[in-house]
Order: sequence, then C-alpha cells, then structure tokens
Amino acid sequence: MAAFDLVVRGGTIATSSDVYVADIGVKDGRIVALGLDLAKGEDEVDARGKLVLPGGVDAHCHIEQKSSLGILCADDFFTATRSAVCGGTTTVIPFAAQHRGMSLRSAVNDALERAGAKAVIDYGLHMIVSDPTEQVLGQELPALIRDGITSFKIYMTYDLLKLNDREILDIMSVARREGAFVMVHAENHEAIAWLSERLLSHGHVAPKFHPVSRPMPVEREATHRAIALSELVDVPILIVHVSGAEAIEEIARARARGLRVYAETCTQYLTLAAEDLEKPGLEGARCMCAPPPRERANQELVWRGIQTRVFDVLSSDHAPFKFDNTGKFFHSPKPDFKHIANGVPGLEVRMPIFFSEGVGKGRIDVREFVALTATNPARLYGIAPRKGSIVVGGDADFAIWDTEKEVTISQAILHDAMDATPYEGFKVKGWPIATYSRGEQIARDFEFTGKAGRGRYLKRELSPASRPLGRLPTKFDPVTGIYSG
Ligand code: DUC
Ligand code: ZN
Repeated sequence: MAAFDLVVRGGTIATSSDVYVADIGVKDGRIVALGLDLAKGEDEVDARGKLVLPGGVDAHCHIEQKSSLGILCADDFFTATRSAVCGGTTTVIPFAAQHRGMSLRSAVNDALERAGAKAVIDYGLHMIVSDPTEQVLGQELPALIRDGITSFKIYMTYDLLKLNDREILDIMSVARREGAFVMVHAENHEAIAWLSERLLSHGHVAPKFHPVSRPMPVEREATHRAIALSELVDVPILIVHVSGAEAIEEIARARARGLRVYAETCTQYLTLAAEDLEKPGLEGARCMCAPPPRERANQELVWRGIQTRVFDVLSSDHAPFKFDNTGKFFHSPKPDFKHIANGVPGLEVRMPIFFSEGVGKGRIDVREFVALTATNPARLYGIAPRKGSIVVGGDADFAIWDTEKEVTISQAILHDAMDATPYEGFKVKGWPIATYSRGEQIARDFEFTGKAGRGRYLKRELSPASRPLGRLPTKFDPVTGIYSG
C-alpha cells in the first residue's frame, strides 16, 4: 500500500513565513509530510515550476443570506463555494444573520440547514447581531460562542441593523467576558441618513450619489468611535471592509497607542473607484457597495496600508445581487441610490486579483499574500493551524498556481450565480489551476470537479486575537464592575 493517498511533487510552497521547494504528502485529508523525495503516493501530481499556496480563507462573504430588507443573495451555498474554490479559496466564513425579533439560534440553524447539502468546501459562521435583547446578550450569544461561533459582526449603520453606542458597549462587554471577537461595520448612520435626504430632496438620485452620501468622514468618524468604545471595555475589535486613507489613519493611530485593533480591506477598494458608479442610467449600481469605492488615487493608499501592515485580512465581502428585481432592483425597477441593494460579488476573483495586482506588480511579497488571504484570517477566526497554511497536521487544502497564466476576467468564466461581474475585462496574471480540499482535487483548469455537500462545518476556537490588553482608561472595569482605586 502506498505511504500517501496523494503526493504533490516539487512545487514551490509559500506560507506566510517561508518559500521553499518540497513535496507534500497527504493521507486521510491531512498533510502528513513535507520534504524532498517523499515515498510514492496512490496519486501523484507534478507541481514542478508551479507555486503551491494554502487554500484561501474568505472570512467575509454573504452566502444565501437574507438582507434586513428581505433580499436573498443570488448565490446559494453550492454556487458560492463552487465559485470560491475555482478561485483558490478552500474555506469560507459567511454569516448567520439575526434580524430583529429573531433568535440567534434560529438564524444559525437556518444557515446550517442551507449549507449542509450544498457547500463544497469547509465553512464556519459568524453571527450578525442586530437585536441585542437581554436574552440574546445573557444567554443566546454566550451559548453560541461556546458552540464555536466565536465571532460576530455588528453594524453602525443600516436602518434595521444598526446598533447605538450603548448597545455596542453591551455587545462588547459580552465579547470580553466570553473571549469572542467583534467585527464592526463602521459608518455613521445619522450622517448618511442626513446626507441622503439632502441629496434626494435636490433630485440627486443616480448611483453616482451613493458615494456622495457616504463620504470618508462618515467612515472615519465611526471607525474612531468604534475604537474608542472598544477601549472603554478593553476588547479587541476588527474593522471590516476599510475603504480608505482616513480610516486607515485612525486604525494606525490606535495601534500606535497600543490598542488591539485589527483591520480588513477588500478587493473592491483596490480595484473599483467612485467614478465607476458614474456610468449611464443605473449601470453604476453594479459597483455599489458600502462603504463605497473612493477616488482612484485612494487605491494606492489602501495598498500602502497593506504594505505597512495596518491590514491583517483581505476579504471579498461577496454580496451578490443581480441586476434585476431579485437583487439590485428589488425595491423598484427605477430606484434612487438609497433603494439599490449594496454589494458586489468577488469570492472567485479575490485571490487572482490580489495576487496579480499585489505579488505580480511587486507591491507585496508572496508570503504577505498568503498571510492576508489565508493564514491571518484562519488565526484571527480560530481555525488555525488546521486551515490557512501548508503545515504537517493541517488539512490538505491548497492550490497549485500557474503564475504565468494570463486571464481576462469575464462573467462567462466564473462559477457563481451572478449575471455580471464588476471586474469584466480586468486582466490578471496568475490563476490557481488545481485546487484541493482535504486532499481531494475539486477544481481544475477553470472547471469545478467536486460535488455538492462535501464541505464540513467548522466549529471554531476562540480567537487568540480577542485577548484583552488588561488596560482600561479608568480604574473602573465596566465589565466586571470592579473599581480598583
Ligand atoms: N456592504 C455591506 O455592509 N454589506 C454587504 C455588502 C456591502 O456592500
Ligand atoms: Zn458590512
């Protein structure tokens, strides 16, 4: 009997810390050996001259999730995860969304039921908390955290999702007590509402006014406030989908003061710009997301944030809404910008675009690419070292990349359920030509080769990042009630 089920031979392996040539020996879905001249495997793959990277971990994606206004994403767990794997991603952490009046547990059960028979790769869940009642804070949330949903997202905007500062403090207190990790969507709701009203009352209804209604100070202020609130209860936070320079400065400043603030940015802030929303008619809606893409020059500032390590994670924030009445135009066939669904797809192109624009253009090193797309999200969200690296004992989740492959992105080559991609015509160099999940090849040469339902649910550990500093601004600890004066 062969020593291994699979041996991937002679590839150039990159992790977040090293680049080296070795064989990978796989047995029972795990990496069991890394080295030269490994014994023969049942199956043998020649990866000489190719890069072998850990499968990506996309820790911010919306899959088969109903928005607070009742709009269901275009992708279900099958099409979304199929699309992810064809772009080199082997783990996703989408959301179970609590809407007002709903129990957390029912939202989780609903997501698990949807995912079970469809997901093709392994998945965890974050919780979205929009209704922090006493029951939710005191019982449901702690129970779910202990059950492996160890992170949750809160919103500072959107009518039906936003939490006020007091509610945010309540949630952060539970997070500190239980060791959970808080992700924050930071935009100032009242300012957006006020600006939107002004714009609409002057007849400024087109998609191009969406970024005007959510300018940088709106994000900068909320980022600052989220950080200040987290400091009051001494709990680390992660700011999701940071779009530009002024929010980056807030995070860098907080870090310089010793606070534990983590940050994520997304493909769209490196590639799309506010001017993409200026296309005629409603076309600009295809690039509408929140926070909005900023001016083109801002993209280099986001790259600077990546290079200076302000960012820990690069996600897609995949939020697929079609250009019809099931998605973007759910509310009306001719809506104003306020009534167009926010979100862009991106699960499949996240890694190829970031690789091409980052590693290919010399902005980052391949180890930094691996850190941001796989290793860091796996660590931050409690699934490392099983996921996010190429390591003995870890799951055999990796992709063989052809770094010379030139691809023009087009909806026709993608595997999601969308009708269009905002990246149509975007040229990249480098693409994963074979992707493996727990040792099984499930994508090859732009084709999905796996099967629905093979993905497994990941019960996550507490995040090592959620450890408090042990330092408060006053002698009063509002979480424990202890005054140490
Ligand atoms: N913004 C969000 O807050 N959620 C989903 C998509 C988006 O663009
Ligand atoms: Zn968000």
